[in-house]
Amino acid sequence: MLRYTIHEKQQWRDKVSDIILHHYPESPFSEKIRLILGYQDLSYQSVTIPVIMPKPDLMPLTGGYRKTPVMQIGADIYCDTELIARVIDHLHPENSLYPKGEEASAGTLAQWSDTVLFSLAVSLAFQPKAMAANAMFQDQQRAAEFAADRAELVKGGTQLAMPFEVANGQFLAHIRRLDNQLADGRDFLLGDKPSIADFSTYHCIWFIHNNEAIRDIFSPFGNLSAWRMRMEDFGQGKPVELSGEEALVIASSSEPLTAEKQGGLNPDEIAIGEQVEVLPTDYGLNPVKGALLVSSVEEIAIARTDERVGNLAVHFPRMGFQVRQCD
Ligand SMILES: N[C@@H](CCC(=O)N[C@@H](CS)C(=O)NCC(=O)O)C(=O)O
Repeated sequence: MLRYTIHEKQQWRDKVSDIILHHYPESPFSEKIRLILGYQDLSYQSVTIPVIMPKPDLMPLTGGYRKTPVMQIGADIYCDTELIARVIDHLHPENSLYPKGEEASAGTLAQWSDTVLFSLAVSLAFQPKAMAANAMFQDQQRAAEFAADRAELVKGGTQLAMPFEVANGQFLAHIRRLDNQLADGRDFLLGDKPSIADFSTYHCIWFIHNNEAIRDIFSPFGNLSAWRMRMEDFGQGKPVELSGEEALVIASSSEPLTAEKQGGLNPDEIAIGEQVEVLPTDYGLNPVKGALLVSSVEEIAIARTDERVGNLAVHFPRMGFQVRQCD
């Protein structure tokens, strides 16, 4: 069983925020959240998780959701950066990334970037010359394990399958549009302040720029490069290392802080308390089962109990997820 008690960790925890980020350095979606934490100048507890399955210290928390990153606050677990970003914003509204009057344009650009643009970036990042320059693929066995894991991740899904030759031109078309949009001297995509659209765009650009064999695609686009460096300057916040086991101890010593909520609009027509499963609509289609706890236009949460860590609330964004009744 778990070795630490919450009291042993209390003194140390008092110094950092309650946010625990489960992530790994190479993950673009994690970079999106690290940069938001940097922009908000937040401290957080940082758990490095495996790049491929199995993820034995993460599964007890999520109940099967396997994508990266995941955010934990006590016994509340937040899946998918669409929701993670909104929760951080809700906790720190002074510097909101969701500008009033731009809800649809910021939200749509962010969501399109997190899905379509990311999918194009994946095709570019795994073209032969990019893989030859990537340290992770120098070890044959590791490369084969990674390929098998990602084949499993996308099985039955609807994204991340475009050949490089097709994706390259589409990626280029979008980065040229971005460069043109920034040409009027604005600092960020929607104006003088960064919005969620900047962070969702940034992690896709970061992914490609990280690989020196392919980063010359950005050479013609000076406005975009200046913006990328402006974004990079937000930094990564203040991470404090935590082990996966310690994160489980924190979850098992906490109770979820989420109350039952049925939003005014009820798109699923499923009553709170019913047994449901929640899963993404694009890839990584591992269902998470539990009792419906929150059903609102922006969020779905379920209550579940894990034998190692006890009661948990697992939260998902509405966008990109489906919920269905089960036994
Ligand atoms: N829609 C998800 C996408 C997350 C995603 O695809 N993350 C990648 C890493 S950047 C992933 O999960 N890869 C497989 C893994 O880490 O196991 C989000 O916004 O969080």
